[in-house]
Amino acid sequence: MATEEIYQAVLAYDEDLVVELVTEEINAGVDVGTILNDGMIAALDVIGREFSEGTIFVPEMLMAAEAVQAGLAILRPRLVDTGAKPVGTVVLGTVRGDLHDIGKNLVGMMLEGAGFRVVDLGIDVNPEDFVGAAAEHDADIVALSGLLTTSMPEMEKAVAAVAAGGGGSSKVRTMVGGPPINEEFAEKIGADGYGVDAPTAVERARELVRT
Ligand code: B1M
Repeated sequence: MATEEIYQAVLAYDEDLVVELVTEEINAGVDVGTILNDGMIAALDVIGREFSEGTIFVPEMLMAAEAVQAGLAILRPRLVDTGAKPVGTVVLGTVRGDLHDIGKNLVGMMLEGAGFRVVDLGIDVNPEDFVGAAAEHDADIVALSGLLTTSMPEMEKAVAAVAAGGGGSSKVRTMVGGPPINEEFAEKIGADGYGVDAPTAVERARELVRT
């Protein structure tokens, strides 16, 4: 089964094979969520465990991430295709000090697929840059991603900066997510929403623009 082969190809850091297999699966009509979750993300979870156990190191983790990014680029048109008029604008980024972007990119693609205009500021984003971009793009939501435990205080600073109304955009809401984040932390730092995964992030974003 090719999804299992995609999983193995990520574990083998074989970017070309991932691209080939993802293309094959798409052409065969396999569900995008299956390719993503059972193929690529499941493999990254193994990579994370191997890194924690010390059996692989940063270069291997990076190669696996690059293979997944290449596969995601093929899935992108399927995730973002929408003829709908924008339902809101989201400024998105990974917080200062954090270079992880696969989950953020996925959240961005799914938000676009749900009809949001997404302004992606990338990785390692300063609180003031979130504030500036929210004002510049008249954003409804500032969405913050973070994967490291050390990202949590940075997230708190960014949420506080946006809530302080810097840039004059007092209607801007904040949404947070990433593995170290949970509902309780989101509430504690005063974020307006939390998403455990990309589909939940889309649900929360829809709720935030409705309220
Ligand atoms: Co890093 N890394 N990494 N890493 N890395 C983790 C996160 C880690 C858990 C691995 C481990 O130890 N087991 C660990 C963090 C430990 C901790 O702090 N608790 C870790 C570490 C320690 C590090 C370094 C410090 C390693 C070092 O240098 N010694 C270093 C830090 C660099 C930095 O950021 N300053 C580092 C570097 C890297 C690479 C650059 C090599 C690479 C990232 C490449 C890239 O992103 N372009 C990398 C990778 C690939 C990982 C793992 C293996 C995979 C992350 C990933 O992409 N997952 C990761 C272990 C793991 O997660 N299993 C690990 C798939 C992605 C789809 O999931 O991002 O969780 P995720 O996103 C999900 C949800 O969280 C949610 O939706 C997404 C989709 O459903 N979500 C949101 C995310 N953002 C959201 C925002 C929302 C809502 C939902 O609303 C706004």
